[in-house]
Amino acid sequence: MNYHRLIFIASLILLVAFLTACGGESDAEPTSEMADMAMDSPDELDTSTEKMSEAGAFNVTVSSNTDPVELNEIHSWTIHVETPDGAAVEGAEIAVDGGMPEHNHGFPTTPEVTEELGDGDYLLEGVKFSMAGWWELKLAITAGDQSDNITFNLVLE
Ligand SMILES: [Cu+2]
Repeated sequence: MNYHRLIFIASLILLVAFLTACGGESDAEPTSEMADMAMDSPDELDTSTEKMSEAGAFNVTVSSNTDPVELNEIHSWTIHVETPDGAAVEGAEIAVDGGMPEHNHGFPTTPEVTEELGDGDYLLEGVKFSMAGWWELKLAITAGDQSDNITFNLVLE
């Protein structure tokens, strides 16, 4: 019994399974079964980049500092946070999460807010999209005694 060979073959099988699970959807039409499993199909997603956070605490705008966004390039975004009546929110803590909901994977990097730019602007660095398709950018924002969450949908070609 050659254990090294067994491990090598097992690794290959896992790799092929992973690539099939993750990459298979991008170039194939989704089957009806897959469409039923997804909560939203990308066709009906709200892809606006300015919207109110879930509990209405903040009006948030996100914009890539690279236009167009290139796949597999690490780049930065600017997050703008206002109160609902349009006052810039200073001193916010913003935690970042997200990924591809249809593929059950997160960002390939760890995007982080690294700098407060003033006037309610925050620099989000280390963003990388490794695949075309539907990504979620999830922000958990705390400022003063207010905490709220918001999810942006991004569909990359
Ligand atoms: Cu993916």
